[in-house]
Amino acid sequence: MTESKIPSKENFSEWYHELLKAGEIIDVRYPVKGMCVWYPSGFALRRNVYDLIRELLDPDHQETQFPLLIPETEFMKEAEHIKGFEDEVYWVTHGGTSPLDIKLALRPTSETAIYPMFKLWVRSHADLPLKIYQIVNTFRYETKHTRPLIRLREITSFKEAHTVHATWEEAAEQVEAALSIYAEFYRRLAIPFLFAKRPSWDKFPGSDYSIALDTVMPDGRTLQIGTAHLLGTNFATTYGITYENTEGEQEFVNQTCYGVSERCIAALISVHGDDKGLVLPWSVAPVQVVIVPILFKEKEMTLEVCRALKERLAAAGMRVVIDESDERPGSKFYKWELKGVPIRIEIGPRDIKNGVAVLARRDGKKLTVPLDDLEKTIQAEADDLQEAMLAKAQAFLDSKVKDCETIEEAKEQTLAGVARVGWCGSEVCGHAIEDEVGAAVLGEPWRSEEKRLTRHCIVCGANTEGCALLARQY
Ligand code: 5CA
Ligand code: ZN
Repeated sequence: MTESKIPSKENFSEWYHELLKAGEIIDVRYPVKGMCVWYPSGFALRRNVYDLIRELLDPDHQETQFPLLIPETEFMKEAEHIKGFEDEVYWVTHGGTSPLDIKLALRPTSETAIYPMFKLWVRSHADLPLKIYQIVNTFRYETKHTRPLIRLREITSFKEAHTVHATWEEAAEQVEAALSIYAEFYRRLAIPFLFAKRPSWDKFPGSDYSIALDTVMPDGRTLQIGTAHLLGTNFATTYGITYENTEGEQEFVNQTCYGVSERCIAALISVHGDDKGLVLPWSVAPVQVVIVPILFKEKEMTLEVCRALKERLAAAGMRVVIDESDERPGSKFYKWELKGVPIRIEIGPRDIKNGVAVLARRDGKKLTVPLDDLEKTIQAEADDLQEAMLAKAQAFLDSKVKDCETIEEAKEQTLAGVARVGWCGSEVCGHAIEDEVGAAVLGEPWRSEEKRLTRHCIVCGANTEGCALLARQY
């Protein structure tokens, strides 16, 4: 049996890179920094994950697609937005050998591509709300260390939603609806996270406020895996997006946008994987069940039973393969574990005589089950496995968040995970916390009912109910 070359998950960075390669998710050898290639099997996983996003958005949003290139004249309209992105934009300056009259930006995100069109699309209150999304590639000339799936210069799988409403309150409600959709999305991926309202100095450029979802990676650093932004009328005033209200007056619309990228797949791999390889949730695994025939005698009979079983499981809607290769069972087990397949069925001649099979879950649980009603048994184990994965991941996240009373404590805690400290909410104290602790303020917990122990700002000592989550971030 081949021995695992995968480094221990304790060495998270090495482990992560090896898993992307051995698990055939991403090939990082493409000769442009920050741009990677999806292996076909990685892309199959990506497709299932993005099908899930579509399933959650489609009931209340329409999918669309806008151009990649944005004229400089549109891009340069919104002052704050430009300031936030100008160092990250790639520019197209030539068509062939001729310089362009108007430079074209490769979208780093699509507000400035979409909103000039919204100005044309929105006429009256009857056109509202308008809710669209697209799944496209975007380009950001990131200057921080790039990492596959995590910090890319070509984000290949940028899902961005953009909505338009009559009032600020309706837009704020849409932000909450978006957060609920993302919560459900990550629940189905069994990935726990924290909601935080980003501090004013870290909100999306051009927004009133930003709410982020952060998960905790194995090394204790956090990864922002989604954001929802309340844009208010900021872009509407710049792009002149108005609607005629019921009194016949023109009013500026209120907007939101929210996005996730392939970071969701980075989180999926990092949160669930182990020293044997990928561990994929049943909900998105490209192969949900692998059947491994145990072939030493009565080979044909065993194979026939396995093939018939495969048909049965496929008919029940499962993504199932049968490994008929000549490798020894041990090698096959190793191979499919590396790929993260949630459930393995082993069947040999003796099992067939007894009317049973061995069911092995990717989390190590193994049981002998009757062949009758195997569809039901597998589905029940799959549901249980999905729940067990979420519970385990949630317990890990919970263990990584701690209340801290002093800067010293917070310093130590942010080396291991997330610190929660009292914060009066002022920018001055926020910056002082970041400087003294050496970690980022993720923001105030959002939608969190948990009560804190301390009731005063860790910097100025003022009495406060407010608090901040601190972490070292990816
Ligand atoms: N227009 C808004 C909402 S779509 C926007 O661009 N928001 S964002 O800047 O926060 O990006 C949305 C999400 O994309 C982030 O929460 C983060 O999870 C992901 N993301 C941002 N930059 C990168 C990058 N360089 N590589 C991979 N993912 C990224
Ligand atoms: Zn303070």
